[in-house]
Amino acid sequence: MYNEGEKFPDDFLWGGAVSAHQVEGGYKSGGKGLSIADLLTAGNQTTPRIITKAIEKDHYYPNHEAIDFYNRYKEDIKLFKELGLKSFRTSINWSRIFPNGDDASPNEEGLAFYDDLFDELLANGIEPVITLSHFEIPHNLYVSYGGFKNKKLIDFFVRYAETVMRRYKDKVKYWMTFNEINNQMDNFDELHVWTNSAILFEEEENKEEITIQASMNELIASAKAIKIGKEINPDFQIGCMMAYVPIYPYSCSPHDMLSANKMMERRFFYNDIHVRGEIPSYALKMWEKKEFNIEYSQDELSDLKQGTVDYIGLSYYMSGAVTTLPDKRGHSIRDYPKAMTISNPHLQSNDWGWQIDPKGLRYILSQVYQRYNKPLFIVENGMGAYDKVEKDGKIYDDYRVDYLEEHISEMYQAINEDGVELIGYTPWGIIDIVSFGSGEMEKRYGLIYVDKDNQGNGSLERRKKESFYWYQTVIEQNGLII
Ligand code: P53
Repeated sequence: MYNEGEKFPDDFLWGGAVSAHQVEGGYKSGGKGLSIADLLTAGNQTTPRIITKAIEKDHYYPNHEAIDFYNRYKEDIKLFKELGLKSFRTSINWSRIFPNGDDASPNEEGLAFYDDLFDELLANGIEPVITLSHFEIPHNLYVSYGGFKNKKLIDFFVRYAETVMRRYKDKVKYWMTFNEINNQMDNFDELHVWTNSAILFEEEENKEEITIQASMNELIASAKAIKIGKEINPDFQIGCMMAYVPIYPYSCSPHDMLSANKMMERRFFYNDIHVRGEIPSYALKMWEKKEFNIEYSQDELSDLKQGTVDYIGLSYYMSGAVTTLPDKRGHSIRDYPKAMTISNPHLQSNDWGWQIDPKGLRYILSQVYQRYNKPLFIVENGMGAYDKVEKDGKIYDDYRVDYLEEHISEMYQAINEDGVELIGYTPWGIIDIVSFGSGEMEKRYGLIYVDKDNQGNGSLERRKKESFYWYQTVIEQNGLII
């Protein structure tokens, strides 16, 4: 820990983060179309969420109402102000603006909603930080075009991005294009490819090849949007958004080291293109060896070069490990012969098996900063946990305070020991929201409690947790002083 006088940068963006589909609800309100998140059922720790082709009566879809932020944002922003937030990250729900994705003109009611939301934030001294695509692709773009594997989606995204960047050019300065764009590359599992790219694989498709094509289309769409955004307002700060789960070699075997490197390439691939505007050589080599036919034109390559990011937004929750040692058991992966992901015996997991690793945050901040030399913005970090409301009505979430405190402390080290340029920190799920992975309400991240359970029962009443008061002090002091 550190001493009085050693603080964070004066303009550090202490904040909180959510996404539209995880808080808003109002899934049919104000002319909104269906988004891919509206087709996701509720799951839990052991039951995965299901993607249904249409909305079915006997399923519960937790995002349809979520925490009703659509109707309650004014009251919630009052709490954010009391908490002292200087920034608030959310997304624009694409399906409010272009209900079918391919509409000839945008939906005015959807645009007006975000005008009001941003005005309310600004009036309370809170800087909006806005993601353009956070798992809210209009469902029709899946039904009619097959999602981002189709190049037509590039134009639909760019039109949407241009529409909102023009509309909010004097209200929003910080933008990000695609949330956790790299998550789909880990396992090509249905949930991640669906939420990132609106694709359900056909039998005969090579999952890896299709995911790479969709990813390339998104990277091109991102670059084009950045280029247009900078023309609309040169003061815009437009970033990418990466999920960073650093992978450690389990042992000091050179094979473990190389396999960890190979797994990190999956993550860096996206960031390399976002920052350098070029396809990295390891990717070109891999496509060649696997005989993947990834389509992109010369014009698109020049778009990539011209639409690089101003900063790197990232989420950080956990680290992972990989080994080639024959006596270890784990899940085998495809990047390096006989490499297997394995749990790290030095770390504890939360109830969902996420391996908590505050030091890993310092490690990855420094790795990413040294690789790219761009400002970093931690736009997600937090502790999913079951909370208990005590008889006195209070929620004593000291485990969450411990988690956040340890991560903030590592951020501090990254800035002051390693020379990392960090512009802000927006803990995830600042108010309880619908979990993305499991669709649960009871996997809670918030510093503000919302009275609602996994089945959708509850008054939706908001309540400050103990962590609320703790974070209020952190922001007031511009850091941890103990
Ligand atoms: P939930 C994996 C690894 C790191 C972050 O997740 C991830 C994922 C997705 O499985 O997702 C982000 O709600 C995502 C948020 C999400 C948050 O992490 O499953 O950007 O939408 O809510 C936490 O606990």
